[in-house]
Amino acid sequence: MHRTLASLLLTVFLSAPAPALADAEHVARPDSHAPIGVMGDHLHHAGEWMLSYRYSRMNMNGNRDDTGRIGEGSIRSDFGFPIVPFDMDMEMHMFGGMWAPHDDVTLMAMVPFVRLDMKHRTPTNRQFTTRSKGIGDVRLTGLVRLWRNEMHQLHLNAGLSLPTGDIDARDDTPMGRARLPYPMQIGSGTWDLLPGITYVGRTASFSWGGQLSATYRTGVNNRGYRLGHGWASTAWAARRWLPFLSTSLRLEYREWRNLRGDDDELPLIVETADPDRRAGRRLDLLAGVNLIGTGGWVRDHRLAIETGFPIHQALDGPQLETDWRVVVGWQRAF
Ligand SMILES: [Cu+2]
Repeated sequence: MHRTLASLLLTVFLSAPAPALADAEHVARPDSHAPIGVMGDHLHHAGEWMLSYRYSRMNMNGNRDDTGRIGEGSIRSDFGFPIVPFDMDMEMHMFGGMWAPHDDVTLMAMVPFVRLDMKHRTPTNRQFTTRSKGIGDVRLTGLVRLWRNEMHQLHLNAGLSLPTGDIDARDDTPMGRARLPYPMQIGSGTWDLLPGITYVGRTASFSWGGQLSATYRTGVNNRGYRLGHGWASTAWAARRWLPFLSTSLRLEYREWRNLRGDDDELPLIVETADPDRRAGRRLDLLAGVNLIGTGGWVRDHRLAIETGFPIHQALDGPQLETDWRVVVGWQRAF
């Protein structure tokens, strides 16, 4: 009897997660998640799962070549593109799920619904708008912890983007119903590798972190091109002001290449159809707020917003320039 009880207690003791650490970890802080614009910033405890929803919007207004603005007249006369896009809105609803099979491994899936619209002007000053929407490229990511101590944590992000998004979006234009140019397509059409590495650190009222990530396109899609590879680095710092509220500042630098190959159904009458005018680099400054419910029915619900704008932008233009973006998100772990 005593031996049975002893072995039972021993089994419980050995199989239970280290309670002190687990409890300390589970004092949910608003800033135990990165600013909402960062993906794959945190792991979960074994057996825990999380649902999330993000709404994001980005506005691009006016054109740029290298670092300077460029007018519509110059795009027509100097570059020979009669049709000029002057405004684009990108809207995304992204549903996410996370689940941890192990304390050091979290799996993540993200399903985006994308909506794009682009306004153009013709040489006779007529305006028209093209639209596309649909399910985007689904992403599957494994987060693998490399190292941690009381203050610092480091993990790998191993992501894969599936070619689920449409690359044959069409809409009505003054030239008839036509396939839309590259930035109006919903997906990449290729299997893309998304490797990355993430670091986060924290003290009682501060937290900070950084992430390096890349998008590596494999092969060529069935339209005969692949989008450019890209990489990004971001760093943030957050301050917890109240048990349920933190604010953050973040810098994000990204760089992306031109296309390889081209879609031969796209006539070169507009800059967005030129596979050699897609590359660029950008440094964004973003400010965010994270909230977490600490009691009642909102307990453990997270709500966050992050918004920002480029402070440096250089494009292989002419190309539409980014003006601002915003992400609002909800997260709940179970
Ligand atoms: Cu999560």
